[in-house]
Amino acid sequence: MKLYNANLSPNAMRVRAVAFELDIDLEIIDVDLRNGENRTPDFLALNPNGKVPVLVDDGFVLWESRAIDSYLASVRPDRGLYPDDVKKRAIVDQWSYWQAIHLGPAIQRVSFERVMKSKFGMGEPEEAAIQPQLKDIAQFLPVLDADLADKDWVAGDLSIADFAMGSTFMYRQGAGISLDATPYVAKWIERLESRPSWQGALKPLMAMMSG
Ligand SMILES: N[C@@H](CCC(=O)N[C@@H](CS)C(=O)NCC(=O)O)C(=O)O
Repeated sequence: MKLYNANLSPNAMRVRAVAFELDIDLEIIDVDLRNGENRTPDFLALNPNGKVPVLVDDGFVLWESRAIDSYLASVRPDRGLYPDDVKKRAIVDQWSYWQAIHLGPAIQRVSFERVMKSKFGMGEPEEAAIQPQLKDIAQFLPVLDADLADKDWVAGDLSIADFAMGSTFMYRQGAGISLDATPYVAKWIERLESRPSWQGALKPLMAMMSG
């Protein structure tokens, strides 16, 4: 399988980490977003949205990171990252959609303003854009914290929902997003980040950020 990837992308990170977790070998094709490699006719033929990640499995093309993770986990059902039981699966979907629609966009915007802009010389962070997102984060983080109070993983057992959620937190330190008031979230993200799959997927990004 081929993955069109960008190391800085949290959306691509969640796919690389799930592939590592499932021992699925991906041929990584890095797409330079800053040089517009995601806007070439060839790339747009794969994903008309011009976004990474994109998975190509023997001619089958799939975009949207959470859909890719569902596909990968379904290819390896024995690992249980996307359970067969309909109720368990629905809870995995619940948290994955919640991350995609509520918590993820808020943290991503703050990360963009406070981390990406300075990293790539894109100007000063816009406080006016950050403030409403911080309000959303303050509303949603306690919801996740309450969920994690009595379990190790967001849907009970380790699942693709943990990887969907975890990549949202990748830039939390630089973005100044504190987890002090949500200790169960803090413990859960440490648990996830200490997995070899997470560390393996993060390696190319760490090399870029330190360079
Ligand atoms: N909902 C999509 C979002 C993909 C996305 O926004 N990718 C970003 C990188 S994090 C991208 O390719 N941006 C390039 C652009 O929009 O020009 C997913 O989960 O895969």
